[in-house]
Amino acid sequence: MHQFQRTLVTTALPYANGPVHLGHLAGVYLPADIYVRYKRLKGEDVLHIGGSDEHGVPITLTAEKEGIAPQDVVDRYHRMNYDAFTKCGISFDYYGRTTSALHHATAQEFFLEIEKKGIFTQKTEKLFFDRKADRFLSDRYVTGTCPICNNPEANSDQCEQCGTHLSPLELINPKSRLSDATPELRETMHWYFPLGRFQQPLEEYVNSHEGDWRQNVVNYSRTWLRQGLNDRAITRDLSWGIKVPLDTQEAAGKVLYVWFDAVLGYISFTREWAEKMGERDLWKAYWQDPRTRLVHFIGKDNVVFHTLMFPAILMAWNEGRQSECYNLADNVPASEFMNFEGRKFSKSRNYAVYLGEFLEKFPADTLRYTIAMNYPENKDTDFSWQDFQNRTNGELADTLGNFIKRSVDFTNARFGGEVPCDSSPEAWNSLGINWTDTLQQLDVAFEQFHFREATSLGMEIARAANRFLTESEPWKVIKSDREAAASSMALSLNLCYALAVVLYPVIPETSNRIYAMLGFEGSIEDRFTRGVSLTASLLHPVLPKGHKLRAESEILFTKIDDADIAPELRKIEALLVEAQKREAGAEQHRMEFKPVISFDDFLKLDLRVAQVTAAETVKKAGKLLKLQLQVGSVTRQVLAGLARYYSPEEMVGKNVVLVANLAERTIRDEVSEGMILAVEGADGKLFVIEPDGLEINGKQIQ
Ligand code: B3M
Ligand code: ZN
Repeated sequence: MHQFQRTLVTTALPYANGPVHLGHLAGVYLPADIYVRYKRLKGEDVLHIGGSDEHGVPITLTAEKEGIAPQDVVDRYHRMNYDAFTKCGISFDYYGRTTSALHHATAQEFFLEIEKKGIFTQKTEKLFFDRKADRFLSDRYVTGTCPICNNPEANSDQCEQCGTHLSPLELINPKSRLSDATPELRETMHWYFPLGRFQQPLEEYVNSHEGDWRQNVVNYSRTWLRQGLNDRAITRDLSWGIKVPLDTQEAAGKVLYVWFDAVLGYISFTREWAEKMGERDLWKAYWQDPRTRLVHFIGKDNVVFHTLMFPAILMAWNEGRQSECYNLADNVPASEFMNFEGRKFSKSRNYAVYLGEFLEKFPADTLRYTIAMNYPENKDTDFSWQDFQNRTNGELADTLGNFIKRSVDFTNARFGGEVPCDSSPEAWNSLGINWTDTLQQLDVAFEQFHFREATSLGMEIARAANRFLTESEPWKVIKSDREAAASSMALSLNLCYALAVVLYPVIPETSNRIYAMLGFEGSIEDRFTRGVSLTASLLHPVLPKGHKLRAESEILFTKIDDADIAPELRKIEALLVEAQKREAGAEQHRMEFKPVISFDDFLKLDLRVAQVTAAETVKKAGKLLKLQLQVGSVTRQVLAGLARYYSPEEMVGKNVVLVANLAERTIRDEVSEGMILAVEGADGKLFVIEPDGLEINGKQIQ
């Protein structure tokens, strides 16, 4: 294990193509902020770098839809998202933009370095071209019917309905998003990054983090590694993006692929931060000093870009160099997803709560707390308004807020606003929790990204404190035993301080308000010095006898009435009704029968009973099973979109119905010679039709 001297934290760069929602906050930005603030509390050197991803096809599509320039789109959402993050207390040291000049220069520098080393390959390929629009159609500019599930609106890179990763050439009836025209295929040359060249060092890299990385992160990476890493095109025929920095005919009209440039944004933004600090080279310590710990906070859908592709780009840069080598990430705490009222957030269906809008109605800390308690660390979680209301009222207002206010008010009223006596470390024992253990658990939880556990531990302390104050009844005891009441208050006030500290990473604004009520100036962060853990700083009572509180207390949390969340619940109901309507529409669509065919047409179908003799999943097509079928004495290979519903093992031995005379198709370089019949259940699950009896293999169905 390294002894790290500083930490660089990066958060995924959201596309400046729409407002960030609570799902983004839960998976990436809040956990990163909690971690960064915890590190600052320990007086550690930590830097939080984020920013907007301002290139890519989603942005140009939005611009075209709205009839404005891509620059206008990114200007709008960059500002909107940065403001929302600021309002939420996400404390970036720097929040950059990938449209900046320095970022363009950095990405081009990487391209040229790797080009100079001869690592890239170039390939000429046929890609879709829209003749009307006179443009190549990259990525999402092409739609069409999914070859796996027949969804008529599949994107050319992925079908949203069945989740299969596609390539444009696999779409049935491809259409241009620009003109609705059927695109034609034209040859074009592109630069490819040969990921396979780094297969072995990447395997070693991932293996070396087994155990300290989350299991899902290791698993996603290994799935890719096992399939063998392929060349990835890193240029596109687009006008919006970072120009390929070569003065050649081939490079004209080409830009870097958005993922190639976006990950490098972490580096350019650190450079921009250093310039802003007035120390141009300061960024190097964060990227090139091996004593720096690099941590990427991301969502699970971005894992391989951060555990394989970005490291491979850095390896390509580092190759053959003695100095100015980049560090690879020490950890990539990728989150699962937080759903919203039981359903997935979806920008396209407008099923989301946007961060900026939320914060117009409710304070940031109530949101931060609720989300921290639902942090999707290793499974998907859910945000509900009811849970938000319960936690705000029951945990934040009634427990934490109530305890702090009672402690401060009573001290002000009866002890002249001063800590009445010294509290002893033994006093913690009257809380009914093991103080030392709790603090140690807190340190470990924050350090190892278990933010839900850390937040719960903080709330447990608040509960114990509240209980202690209620049970020791200083307002009664003071009449007969002033000293006993004084020592209860000394402990309570020290607990107020401890709570402000341990909850600071989660609810920083509230913590600083508590800190001010306790008579301190500035931010809690300012109090801490390097190398002092929570455990060490809170083991002994901090507030001495005579320490003066601020004269007035304040109410920390306003309770949320049913009426406050009623409009939100109504909104969700409306969205659900809409979703049901859509589903009903789909049902109706299903009940609309196709045009009548003649009996002779039907007789053209050759349906056979076949037996599955072997089955396996298909490389890079997670939804497909490759089946070997025995039809009498003939063997057939069929690709079926069943992997989500059946394991290969389950399929082997089944009797199925095969459409035996369907024209051959090639998907993912594999031939499919026919189709097997299945029916769709209510929830979209597919059931293979299985004729009974083992003796009928090869029989024709009449
Ligand atoms: N903008 C994709 C996303 O927002 C992408 C992340 C870039 S991180 C370098 O999910
Ligand atoms: Zn599909």
